[in-house]
Formats: sequence, C-alpha cells, structure tokens
Amino acid sequence: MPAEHFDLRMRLASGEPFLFSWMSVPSAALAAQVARLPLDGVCLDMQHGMIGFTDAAPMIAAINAAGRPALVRTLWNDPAIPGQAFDAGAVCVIAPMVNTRAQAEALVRAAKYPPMGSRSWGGYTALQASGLAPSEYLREANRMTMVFSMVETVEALDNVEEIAATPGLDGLFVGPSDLSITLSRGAGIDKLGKDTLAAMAKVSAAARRNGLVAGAFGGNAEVIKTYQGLGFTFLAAAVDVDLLQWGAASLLKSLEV
Ligand code: 3PY
Ligand code: MG
Repeated sequence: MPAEHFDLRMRLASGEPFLFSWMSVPSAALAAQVARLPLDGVCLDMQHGMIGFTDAAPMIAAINAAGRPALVRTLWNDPAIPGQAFDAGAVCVIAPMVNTRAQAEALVRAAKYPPMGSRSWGGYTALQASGLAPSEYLREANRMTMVFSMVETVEALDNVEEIAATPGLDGLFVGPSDLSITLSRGAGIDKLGKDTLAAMAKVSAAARRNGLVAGAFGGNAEVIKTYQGLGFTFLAAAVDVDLLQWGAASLLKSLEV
C-alpha cells in the first residue's frame, strides 16, 4: 500500500471537497509550513510562480515529509514535464492551455507508463515518498498519479466534450482568469461573471458525464463557494502570498478598538 498522502485518487474518490494551497514562492522552508496548514494539499505553480525544477524538487520533498499530497501546475503542456514532476514525488500534474483532444492525448501519454502512455522509468524520489518497491510503484503509478488538463480558453471550451473523453485523463481544471479573458476577447478578468459561470457549468457537466474530477482555481472564499455550487470539488483555495496578506490584514483588524 502506498503512503496515504500519496494515494490522491483514493482521497478524491470520496467526492469530498479537496481544497489546496497554491504556491508561487520558491522555498522548501515555506513549503514545509504551507503543507502544515489545515488544507488538503499543496500545488506548486511552475507557470506563473517563480518556481523552477531545482526549486520544486526540495519543495515536493518537504510537502511529502509533512504527509500532504504534492501537486504541480506545469509550465506548459510539454511532454518532458509530467514524468519529471512524478519522479520527484508529486502525485498530480495540472497542465495549462490544453485546447484540443490531441493535446490532451499527448498529456496523458507523457504522464502514464505503458500501455497507457510512454512515461520513462526513473522515479527514485517517488519510491521513497510512496514507500513502494520499484515493481509495486510500476504497478500502481498509473492509478495513483493523476493528470488534469486545464480548460482556460474558448477553444478548449468548444472542445471540452472531446477532451473530457480522452482515455486516461483524470480531471478538468478551469483557469477562470484566462477563460474570462478569452471569453471577453481581452476585455477583462471576471471570475464570477455570467459568461464565465455559464462556461464553467458546461465544464463541470462534461467532467461529470465522463467520470472526471471537476477542478478549478478559486482563490478566495466567495469564488470557492460559487464554484462548489457548480459542482467543482477540487479547488485551489488560496495563493501563498495572499495567505500572508490576509493574515496581516486580519491581525490589524483584530487590533482595532
Ligand atoms: C487561470 O485562472 O487562468 C489560471 O491559470 C489559474 O492560475
Ligand atoms: Mg491560466
């Protein structure tokens, strides 16, 4: 049996909300703290955060040491990256800007061992983090490790049924900022706008129809609650720098007389 925090699929199968922090700061010391917050996991943002792979590897180790699932939002839908993240001990990859069925198939190929895909062997750190012997890891990896394709453009929205039916894909993850930017043809970011929410309802329904996990970037309580109302269960709850700012603001507020 893998270590409990390593079996994200089992945890998500309960259908209970999974709320995770979103890190942008490249620090293993901070990751160790963030992993101990009362949230369900930690995602490293390697697209818009300042985190490169040499930063991510010790951060993933710190998150695993705290007994939480480590997730990675990759820089791009590059076939080299999912295997590298999983080898380092992450259990979930969220790939940005996946717009077509062919791109979703390429993502799954990169993330899974044969016969589902073409991931290459070498997960030394993943063996320690999971507590599995090599043969057990090879047997369990395609089930344990999860891969989400981001739906964050009008093109992806138009193709969402085909993308959601991609064999081996585990979930859809909405990037509401980019989605609202493309829906409005660059006019603005509106994570709670009517068009954004209608688009997100379509994504949630496609996920449900295809047995996928419905995920999205939330970022604050109002957005999280609204997205939960649309059926999203796997939600980025808050960014590390926002948590610090909110903490300071709440301290000052409680000092007011
Ligand atoms: C988006 O909202 O576009 C995202 O990628 C979340 O960070
Ligand atoms: Mg985005």
